[in-house]
Amino acid sequence: MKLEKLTVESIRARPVVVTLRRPIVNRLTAVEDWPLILIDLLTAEGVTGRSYLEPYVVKAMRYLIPALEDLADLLKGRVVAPFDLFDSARESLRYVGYGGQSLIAVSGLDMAAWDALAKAADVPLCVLLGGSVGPVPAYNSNGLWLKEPEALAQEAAELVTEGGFGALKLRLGRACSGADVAAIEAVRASVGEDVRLMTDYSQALDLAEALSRCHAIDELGLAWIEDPLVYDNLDGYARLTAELDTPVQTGEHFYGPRDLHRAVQMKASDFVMPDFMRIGGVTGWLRAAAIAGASGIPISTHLYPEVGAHMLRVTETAHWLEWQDWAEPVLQNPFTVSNGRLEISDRPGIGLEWDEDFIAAHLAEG
Ligand code: SMN
Ligand code: MG
Repeated sequence: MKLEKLTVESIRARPVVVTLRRPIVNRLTAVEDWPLILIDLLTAEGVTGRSYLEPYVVKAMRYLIPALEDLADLLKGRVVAPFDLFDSARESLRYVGYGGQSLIAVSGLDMAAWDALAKAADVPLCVLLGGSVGPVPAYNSNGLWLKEPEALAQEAAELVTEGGFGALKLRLGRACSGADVAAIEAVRASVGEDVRLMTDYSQALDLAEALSRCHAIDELGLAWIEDPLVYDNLDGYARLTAELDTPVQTGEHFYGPRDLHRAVQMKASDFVMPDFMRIGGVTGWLRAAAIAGASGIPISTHLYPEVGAHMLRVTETAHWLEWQDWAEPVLQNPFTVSNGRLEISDRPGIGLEWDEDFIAAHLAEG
């Protein structure tokens, strides 16, 4: 088999808004309308690479889409060699700054470029990267937002049965510690001791509060305590990690592999969980995963379960896949979960094909 040489032609980036079945309610935000930028990277040879971005805020699509189009203009005619495209795209924005919106746009382009390459090779992305297709252990992160204990108990039972899950994520950060403990106890009573419980404070606490509130839940056998502090307070994270028995988890706000490297050097957490739109797509993940692997730190995904499943198949210290079904409405062939594992199909690339009827009905203003 000869790998076809692809060249960048243009990009089509479309803004879509989906309504979440279980709206996000945490200490930072309340979101029912979930924005998705659907990216088609068109090549002169006719292969289309696909990816999406989910930038949390609907209006953020208005400035990310022009950025994606500018990057495609810059790269028009270039060979689809994702590492080269990644570096050129990122360098073109150096004076704007490597992080923030710049890296989100570069990440979207990068994931589409890898998808195109795997499609040209006619293999799933994980196979192109030297891995194999197989099931990926996942926890269900579709719900358990800041709700009352009775509602949580019922939802937890539903979330377990939605895909035979053995692990769920519960959001914390209620007005007082006792209310969080009551939420944990309600979920435990509903699903039993065998289901693992990840918890996420969504950056709700300052260090003093975090010290007392995390100690108060430290004996409850939680799988991890995620983001108790604002994401860039690495000194605070290091203090908590040193003090707590329960593993501390962070990383959804790492902008590029060097943020992960700095956090690892500072012993800021026991586990890391980069987000694909911030770590730098597939290229950024590969670089970050190498650092986590060399450091012996378990690495989980944040959002983007479709591409995340492929990446965990080629990650040395692969930990948990965060399962959210939020992109499902735009997909022709949603990924399936059974026995708490996400199944990667043997379709070429990442496996994203758009449901054009749904998209036509849900296009937002670009
Ligand atoms: C989260 C993800 C997406 C939107 C809001 C909150 C959360 C998580 O931090 O880790 O799933
Ligand atoms: Mg989180």
